[in-house]
Amino acid sequence: MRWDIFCQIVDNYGDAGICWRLARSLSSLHGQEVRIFCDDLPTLNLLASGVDPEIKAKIALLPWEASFQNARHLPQAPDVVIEAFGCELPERYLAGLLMAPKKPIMINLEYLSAEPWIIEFHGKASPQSHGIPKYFFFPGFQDEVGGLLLDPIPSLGNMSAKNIPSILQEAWSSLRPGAKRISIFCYPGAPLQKWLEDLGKLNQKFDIVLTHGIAELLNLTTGKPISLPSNIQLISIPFVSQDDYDWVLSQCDFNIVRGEDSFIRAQLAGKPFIWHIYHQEDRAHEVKLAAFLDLYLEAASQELRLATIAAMTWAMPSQWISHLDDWNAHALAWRSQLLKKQGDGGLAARLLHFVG
Ligand code: TRH
Repeated sequence: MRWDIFCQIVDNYGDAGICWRLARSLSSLHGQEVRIFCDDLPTLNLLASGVDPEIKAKIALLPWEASFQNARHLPQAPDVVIEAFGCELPERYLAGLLMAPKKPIMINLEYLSAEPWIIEFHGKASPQSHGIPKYFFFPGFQDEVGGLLLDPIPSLGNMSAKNIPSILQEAWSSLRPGAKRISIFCYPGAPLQKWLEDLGKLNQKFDIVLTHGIAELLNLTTGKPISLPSNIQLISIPFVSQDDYDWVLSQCDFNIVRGEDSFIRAQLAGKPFIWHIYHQEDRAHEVKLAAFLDLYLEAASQELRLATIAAMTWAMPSQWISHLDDWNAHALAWRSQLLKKQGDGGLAARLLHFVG
């Protein structure tokens, strides 16, 4: 089938990150023909740049405007149109769809949530005045919803410690043997300085990998950088491709992640993590985080549950770090459980089944 994915980048990288991961899954795992129309092509290209060129060559990454002429004529007419995160289709593309010889199915790909209410809304029709059938599709953890994007599944091959991406060679050469490695990719507003100072009081070495933009949050690029004890080493890395960032997550002992794509990748890496969830005005993020923790900690001991909730709500590391070994075992078990529950192929496979 031919799939058109529409991606409008509201802010950050998550919209492009999800659309790219979905496109590569549909193309490389399921042999589908995929085009992404995006209003910020450079960002999308940057994320996609690390992938095997053979995979990338099969997916068309196109500017938003390229869709205007495209829907009307065979063979370009799509079978499935995805509006990622409810973005509105360009009018000229929609007009083309209405004139096309076959009508596609439209999917409103929603935000990921662990909240139980999505079970009821997943797959529901969203009737449109233009008459093209459209449905809501909710990614999530439960069996009854749209699943998770798994591709590429971290395996020993592509995530081996020896496969250091060239862009990370220099940073990786400064890592210290025996130091615990923590990567940080969070939003402004996290109490990072206090958090690192608290880590500095512990009798342990920590190498902290700061992803693109985090050094600025810590004022490291101004004349007044924070000073930390020598057991803490800060290492800044540039913005890397999505594949390379997946690798970073797999090579750290602990990750601070955000949004929804890095959040899932941290879980698939099988490592403990803090989810710095995207803040919403109405505090809906607190409900979302609690719903996830309910699922994530269902099988955890009371001690681990309290430690993890403390960490996820930014309690200082000295308050929970003694539970790291237990958390590590839990993270591995959770990863296995996720892969088992998504054994049907996860989001891409469920989407194919839904439209097929
Ligand atoms: O960038 P984000 O904060 O995206 C967010 C979320 O999607 C949020 O739900 C949404 O409402 C908002 O955008 C608009 O975090 P996320 O989802 O983790 O996406 C980051 C993507 O960037 C992910 O695919 C990983 C990728 N990435 C790289 O490719 N290279 C890098 O160096 C880093 C740090 C990230």
